[in-house]
Amino acid sequence: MPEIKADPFAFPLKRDAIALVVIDMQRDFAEPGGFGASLGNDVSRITRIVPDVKRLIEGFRAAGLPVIHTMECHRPDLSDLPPAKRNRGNPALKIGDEGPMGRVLISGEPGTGILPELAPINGEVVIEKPGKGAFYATPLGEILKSKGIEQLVFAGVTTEVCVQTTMREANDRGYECLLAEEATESYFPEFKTAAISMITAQGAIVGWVASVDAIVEGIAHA
Ligand code: C5J
Repeated sequence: MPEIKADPFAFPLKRDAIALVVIDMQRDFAEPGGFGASLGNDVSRITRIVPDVKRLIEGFRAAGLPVIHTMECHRPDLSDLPPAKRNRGNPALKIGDEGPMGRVLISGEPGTGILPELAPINGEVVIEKPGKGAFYATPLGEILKSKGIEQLVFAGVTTEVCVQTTMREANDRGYECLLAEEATESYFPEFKTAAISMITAQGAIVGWVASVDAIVEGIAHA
């Protein structure tokens, strides 16, 4: 079986059953004036990974493998937004409020969209998710099953929130999970480091981590 060089040990690649999941590379988390910035975060940390995320997406497209994108967002009537989520964060700009890029984290609003450099192309699945995990209240599980997917590569933001939550959901559902190290980021560098340690500890208890180069080479040559 082909392998991808990874930590804590080589990732056993199933070339015909692997997909890329790009988590929440949305303007609201990456641009000044968006939700992430309104919470006091340095969003330049997020924009810095865009070239690496792009390289990974292009590697999957070139290999003819599925690319799935997620967006954290809610319905315009807020019916899928629990008050406990709406009331946390910055009281000056809550989810659903009108901000500089439209209503914050609402489906269809400009700020909710995926960064143009990483935009999905025709045929790629886009999952709108109301939670941190991409399996909760979405059709992701059924879609993966219908495509025969058994392994997932993860990129996107933020490492310790939506990426790690989705990896844990996937791990519990039986998927082998591989995190692309330079294609994920946190607003807090120490949280990214800690999340990677938590994921890979105890013999890949949640999953593996590998470089973008190792992943792209692995899928190209398998
Ligand atoms: C957050 C996310 N951090 N995509 N969302 O609220 O990680």
